[in-house]
Amino acid sequence: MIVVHHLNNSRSQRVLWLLEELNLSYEVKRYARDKQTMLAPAELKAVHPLGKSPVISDGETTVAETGAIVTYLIDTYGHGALKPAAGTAAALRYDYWLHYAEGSAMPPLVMKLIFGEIPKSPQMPWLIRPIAKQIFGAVTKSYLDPQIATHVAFWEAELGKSAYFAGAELTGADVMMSFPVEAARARGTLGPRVDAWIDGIHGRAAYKQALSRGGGYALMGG
Ligand SMILES: N[C@@H](CCC(=O)N[C@@H](CS)C(=O)NCC(=O)O)C(=O)O
Repeated sequence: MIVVHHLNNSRSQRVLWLLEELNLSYEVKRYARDKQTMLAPAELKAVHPLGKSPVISDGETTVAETGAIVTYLIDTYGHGALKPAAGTAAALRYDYWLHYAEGSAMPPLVMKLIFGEIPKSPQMPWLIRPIAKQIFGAVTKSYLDPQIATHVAFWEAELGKSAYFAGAELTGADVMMSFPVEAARARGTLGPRVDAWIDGIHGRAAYKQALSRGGGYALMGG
């Protein structure tokens, strides 16, 4: 039995979605973020030393890192589904998006979230809070927002080439991209094609079923 170590409002939601698309049976072990720090509970470190979610266990096998989990599940259980044929141009695009989602798209989105939270942190002395707000706000505006806008425009252009990120069909690339797109929409606006793409995903039966298995998800962004 596959067990998903699932943290609320997190990247592991897309693993539940993938499992539903693959029509696999799985168990969800839920972990709750600390309400103040938003970090995962220490018990997740017993599953994987980094204590991050998602992690899955499948018998004796433990897989962490969403991209590796997506590859493992599709290659082990997909029987060719959700993945372009090897050696095609679409397969290269598939690999690209699988790496890009966490390697390039997520860093500025996470930094924006953290920079917004630092000035509000209880550890921040109230006297310097307005100054911290100004500094982090200025970095966000001058550096992070333009970076994010470049990514968002790139997604819009790519979805002008095909209905899904790696071609005409839904693949693991779309599963990976769902989280950065949801995070970007929660922090700003997207282009019309990306909006339509994510709305289409949110309308899928497998996505809805994954939401009910995960027990709520606040990142859907609209
Ligand atoms: N690149 C990793 C990121 C894992 C990650 O940072 N997960 C977040 C949830 S979205 C987490 O566990 N945060 C809680 C913590 O850092 O304690 C992946 O895609 O699996």
